[in-house]
Amino acid sequence: MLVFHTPLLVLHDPPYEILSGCAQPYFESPDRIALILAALLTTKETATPADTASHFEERRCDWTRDEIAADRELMEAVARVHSRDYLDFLREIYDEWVAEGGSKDAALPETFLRRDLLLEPALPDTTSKGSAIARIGRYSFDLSAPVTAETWIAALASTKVALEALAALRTETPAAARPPGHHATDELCGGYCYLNSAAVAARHFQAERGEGSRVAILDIDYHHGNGTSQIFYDDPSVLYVSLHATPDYPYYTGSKDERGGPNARGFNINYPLPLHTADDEYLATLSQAGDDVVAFDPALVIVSLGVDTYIDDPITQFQITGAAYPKMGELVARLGKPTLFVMEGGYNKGAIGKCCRGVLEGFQL
Ligand code: Q9C
Ligand code: ZN
Repeated sequence: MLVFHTPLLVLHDPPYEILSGCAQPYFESPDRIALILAALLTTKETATPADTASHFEERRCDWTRDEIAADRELMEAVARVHSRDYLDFLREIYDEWVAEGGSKDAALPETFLRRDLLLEPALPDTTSKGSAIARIGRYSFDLSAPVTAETWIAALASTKVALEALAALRTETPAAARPPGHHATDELCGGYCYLNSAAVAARHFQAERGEGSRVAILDIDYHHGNGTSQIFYDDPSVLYVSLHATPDYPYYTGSKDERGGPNARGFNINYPLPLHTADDEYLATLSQAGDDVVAFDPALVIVSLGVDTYIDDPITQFQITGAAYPKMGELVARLGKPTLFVMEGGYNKGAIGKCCRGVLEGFQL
C-alpha cells in the first residue's frame, strides 16, 4: 500500500483555536502527519502475522511552494468543487488581514455573514473586497479554521497529495494529508478544513472517467462531514454515507432526514450515533453503511478516514477501542472496490498512528 505525503503539509500551523470560549492550542497540529507516518512506516521488532501480511511504501512528494502555487491543473481540480471567490479569499485573506492591522498569527472572524441578518438579498460589497474582517466572516462558519500565512499552500498541498494518490490508485492507496477537508463546503472553511480533498478527488475521478461515473464517499470521521454532504447533496452520481456522533459538532447537519436533494433523493445517507457509542454498535453500523455502498456499485470508494472516534480522543466522546480499527479496515476491504483513503480528524497524539495503521492493515488482510 502506498502512503503519500509532502513536507509542505506542516506549513499550516495555527497557534490556537477557540474551544468552549477559550483560546487553546490547535488540536489539528502539524505533527499529526509525522505521527501517522511513523506508525505506518516503521517496522515493529515484534512482527505479528498482520505485520507480514501488510506493508506500506512511502511516497514523499517534494514539491516546492512555488510549484504548488503555480499548479494550473491543481487549481482546475479544486475549482470543480470550490467557488472562484472562495479560492481567491483563501489565497488573499492573510495579507489583506495583516495590512488591515490584524494579528500576524492568523486571520480569524469576529462576525459571520448570516443570510437571515441581511435586510436586502444582495450581499454587501465588503464581503468580497475591501474589508478583510468582513470577508473572512463570509467564508468561515466557525472559529476553528484560522488562516495563517501558509494555510493556502498547505491546504493546496493536502489536496494535491490526495490527487497524487488517486492517480496512483491500483487496488488501494492511502493518502496521509492534513489539513483535513470534510467540513469545507463549496465556499466555507471551518472545523480545521479549508479545501475538501475527498470532494476534489471524487470530481477529478469523474472528470477523467466520464461525468456520472459513480463514486461513494464513506465518511468515518467522528464528526459529520457537512462540507462533503453539501457539495454532493443534489448529485446522484456521488453517494455520501457518514457515521458520526450526535449531538456534537458541527451541530446543525447530519440528521437521518438529510437524504439528498430533489435530484438525488437517497444518495445522502447519515448514520448519527449516540455520543458514547462503543465498538459493537459502531461496527454493526459500518457494516450497514457498507451495504449501502455495495448497493450503489461505485467505480471508486473514497474513505474520509478520521480516527477521532477513538476512546481517548481529546475532543470527542465515542468509546471505540484500538481493536475496532482493523475491523473497520476489513469491512471497507469487503466492499471489493478501488479505494482511496483520505485523512480527516484524529487528535490523540499517542493513538492516531496506531489507529490509522489498524484500519489500513485490516484493509490489507
Ligand atoms: N467541543 C475534524 O475532525 N471544534 N474537525 C470542536 C468540540 C472543531 C473537527 C469543538 C472540531 C473540528 C476534521
Ligand atoms: Zn472529526
